[in-house]
Amino acid sequence: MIWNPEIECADRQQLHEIQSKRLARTIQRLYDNVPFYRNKLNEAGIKPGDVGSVDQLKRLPFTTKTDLRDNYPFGLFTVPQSDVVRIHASSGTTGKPTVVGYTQHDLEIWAEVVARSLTMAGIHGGDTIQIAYGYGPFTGGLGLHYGAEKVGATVIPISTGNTKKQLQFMTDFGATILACTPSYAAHLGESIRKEGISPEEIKLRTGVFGAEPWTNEMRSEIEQLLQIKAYDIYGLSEVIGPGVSMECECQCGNHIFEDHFIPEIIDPETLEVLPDGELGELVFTSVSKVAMPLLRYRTRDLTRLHREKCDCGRTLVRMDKCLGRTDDMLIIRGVNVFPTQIEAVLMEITETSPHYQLIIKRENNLDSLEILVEIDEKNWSDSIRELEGIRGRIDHNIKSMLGISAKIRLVEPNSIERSEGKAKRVIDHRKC
Ligand code: DLL
Repeated sequence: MIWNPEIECADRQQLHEIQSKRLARTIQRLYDNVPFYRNKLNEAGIKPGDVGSVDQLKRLPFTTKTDLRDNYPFGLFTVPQSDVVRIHASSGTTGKPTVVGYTQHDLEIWAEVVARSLTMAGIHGGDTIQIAYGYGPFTGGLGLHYGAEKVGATVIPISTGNTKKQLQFMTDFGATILACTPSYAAHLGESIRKEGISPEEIKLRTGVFGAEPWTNEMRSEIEQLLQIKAYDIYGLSEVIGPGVSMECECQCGNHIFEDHFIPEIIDPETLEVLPDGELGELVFTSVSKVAMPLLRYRTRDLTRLHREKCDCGRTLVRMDKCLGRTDDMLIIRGVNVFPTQIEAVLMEITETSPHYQLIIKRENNLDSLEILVEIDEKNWSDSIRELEGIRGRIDHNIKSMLGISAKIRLVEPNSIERSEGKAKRVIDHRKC
């Protein structure tokens, strides 16, 4: 089923017209109401009315996370605060949080794109969805919540954490859908086994996982652990929250809801727009939000776009699973490494659990990468020979993938700290 077939299957020309009209309106709104954008547009020599088509998107200035911080908290709002009915914020690791605001209209759009997302994964009225994303300033919990209600599902708004209660609700209330980060899904899957809960007690069918990078190899692990089909949901608070894009049943990339969020891929160094199919930084222009639309927002997420029509019938552009964020890229002895590349290698080794950590140090002016790999319960052994065999295989596979060696340390089952939200997989002592 398709939630909004007129838009999701619209022909490209029709989408182009909708985008162009909305873009022009957004530029006018920003010019009239936000001094930051008025200045930026003036500097670029652009007056509202100059940009009548999305083809001219590349003339517009970029927006960065720093711009949001510089205008903290409400400097980018286009409406008086009395029209803002919700505020979310992402904590960020350093400095001020990033604040986003929503009008009633914005919340309706958000519920609509999440409803489209859930429908893409075959979720419908009659399903019971356990939302184990955090409720609060983070957009995961409330974002999924209103979309799930819109499709008519029964919502269990349990939020994150308290794994015992998660399992109790899951079994007693018969949850058919689980929504949380993939790392927490893996933890829940292991906990079900550990508690000896029988598969008949679990009714789960589908997972809606996102908010952090995860590989297809991790998907297989989770699908096996939970005996479900796992779908990728992508989003960021600056653009709206979860529901910017979602995988359909074909699972060949996430469809972006382009009638609201126009994507581009740029080279993060030269800032040039790259053709479809090339890897680069994802940039979004939000064209229907009222409280805080953004022009060409640089997400720092690395991916590719594909525009061929999908077998599901949707014409919406697709983005590949994110490789990671530009700022997650590790440079180790001159080699660029993304944690997801390491994850893909580790998840191919059947004896490991889906938990790992990367520790980077600089000693004697030389970078070192240590990979902590957790062995799963049934393969943890007292035999040094067996463990050494596993370690040797990981060592070999990592070396052939990265081209540099890493120190592989096998650790006991359950010894790597579990995350309930976004996993922290990298500890880079060079930055301390
Ligand atoms: O993580 C919104 C969200 C909630 C998405 C629940 C999906 C599910 P932020 O906290 O603002 O918002 O973080 C946004 O998280 O720029 C990506 O780097 C990363 N991210 C989000 N979804 C995915 C995904 C939410 N499916 C940042 N795959 C984004 C990879 C993701 N990375």
